[in-house]
Amino acid sequence: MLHKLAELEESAARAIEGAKNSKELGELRVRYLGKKGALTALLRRMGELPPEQRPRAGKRANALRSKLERLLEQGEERLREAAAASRVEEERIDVTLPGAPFNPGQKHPLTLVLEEITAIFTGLGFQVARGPEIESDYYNFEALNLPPDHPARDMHDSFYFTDQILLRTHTSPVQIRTMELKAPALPVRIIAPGKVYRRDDDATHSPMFHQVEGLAVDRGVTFADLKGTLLAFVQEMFDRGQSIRLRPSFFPFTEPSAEVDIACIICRGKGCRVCGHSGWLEILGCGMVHPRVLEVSGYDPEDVTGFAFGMGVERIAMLKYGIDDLRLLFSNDLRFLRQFR
Ligand code: 2NL
Repeated sequence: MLHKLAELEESAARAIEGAKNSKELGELRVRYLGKKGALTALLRRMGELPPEQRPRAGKRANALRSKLERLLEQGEERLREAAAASRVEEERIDVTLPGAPFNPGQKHPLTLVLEEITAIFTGLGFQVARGPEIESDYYNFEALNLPPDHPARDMHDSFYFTDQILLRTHTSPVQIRTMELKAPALPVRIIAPGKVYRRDDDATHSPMFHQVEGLAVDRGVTFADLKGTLLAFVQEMFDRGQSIRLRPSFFPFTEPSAEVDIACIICRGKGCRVCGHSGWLEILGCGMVHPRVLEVSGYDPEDVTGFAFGMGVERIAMLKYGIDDLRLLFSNDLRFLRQFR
């Protein structure tokens, strides 16, 4: 009997050792420990032994049962570990492989230029002010000294919701609102970037475009401060050695007023097709804030002065990047847009 038990132990241990999966282990459990299994069969034949040998054989058989239970459990554990190890191997990441290329996109050229203009003026001490794109007649026209018969106030030149509410035609209303809130505190140094709307649509005009206006109000602000500020802006935006030229002009909200030109960046002043053979390119309008505009905004024109300017972002972008058709900026053609970083 003891000999048979030893044989059983050896063959069972070898079989369990060689099991390749959980199902095989289950079958071995039935074969050795089940009701009709090998160990059970041996136990049944215990009665055939002489009585004095039975206790020893019984002990041995019970020990073998425990041992096989333990081996089966260890077999399950061995299979679980092997499965986990092969999963780790399968999912191993090779960090030396080249990354999959992806396109993060890039900023629109107008965004690039708008951000650059903003950075230059904040560097000069201006703060960014914002306001609504839907405005009242008062903030868009009346407070800016635009007379009732001014062409911009015509239904055909601006987008009206009612006869008193319209899409802003410039960002000046933002500056009126800022002065109103701040007066009589000094100084005011702000730029107002944003979208503006006019009823134009052709090769050089879009019904929506972008403007940056600037405003500085304080005691003793002069035309020389205006010219110095604009020269500093132009030299940072275009070229260190860039020169500017001011020509007399007219705006209802400034007096005196001027148009600012830069020496043509294509021909450097020699005269070419882009500058109409004049050697100069117009880039913005400016002037000293009209006393009536200061007054309606809460400042005393006898006490303070101010300068203001306004520029079209599309025009600056076209000059800076040499873009010859405004519509390229709005047609969302990636072959065009991808060129700007
Ligand atoms: C242009 C000319 C200009 C202003 C805008 C302004 C604003 C206030 C008071 C006075 Cl609150 N002036 N803005 C002044 C002169 C010119 O814009 O050609 N823009 C595209």
